Amino acid sequence: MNWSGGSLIATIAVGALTIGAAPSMAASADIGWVYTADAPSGGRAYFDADYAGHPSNESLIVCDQRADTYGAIAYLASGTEPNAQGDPPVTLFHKDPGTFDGCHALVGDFFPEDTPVQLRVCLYQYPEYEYSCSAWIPGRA
Ligand SMILES: [Ca+2]
Ligand SMILES: [Ca+2]
Repeated sequence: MNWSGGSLIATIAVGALTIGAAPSMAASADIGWVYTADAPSGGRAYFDADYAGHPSNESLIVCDQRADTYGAIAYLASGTEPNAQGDPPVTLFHKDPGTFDGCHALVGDFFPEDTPVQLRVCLYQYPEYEYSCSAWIPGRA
């Protein structure tokens, strides 16, 4: 059944190529929802590139989805040069503490229009330990 596995790999490669070629148009692009890597996800985040009524503003939304000892933290990074840990440089972050009380939004004019940004969401527990981080997902402010 080796031929079957080879076919599957070829299909995935074509899909990845299509995704990589898509975001060539310069325009604002929301990110999300992005979910923490635990299952079911204890946290999620969304980046709204053009806040309703104030398109120069952005909104970073983070939601703790489970009443436990973990909160959710969302990171927004801009720039392309990774730091020593291999992560993009974080510009701002926003937390939702470990209670299931809906989502928390941080709104402001954080970036010029069309700035490339990346969003990641993690669970955290006091003081600052992080768990189940998502991948960095790209968009444009
Ligand atoms: Ca802005
Ligand atoms: Ca929680």
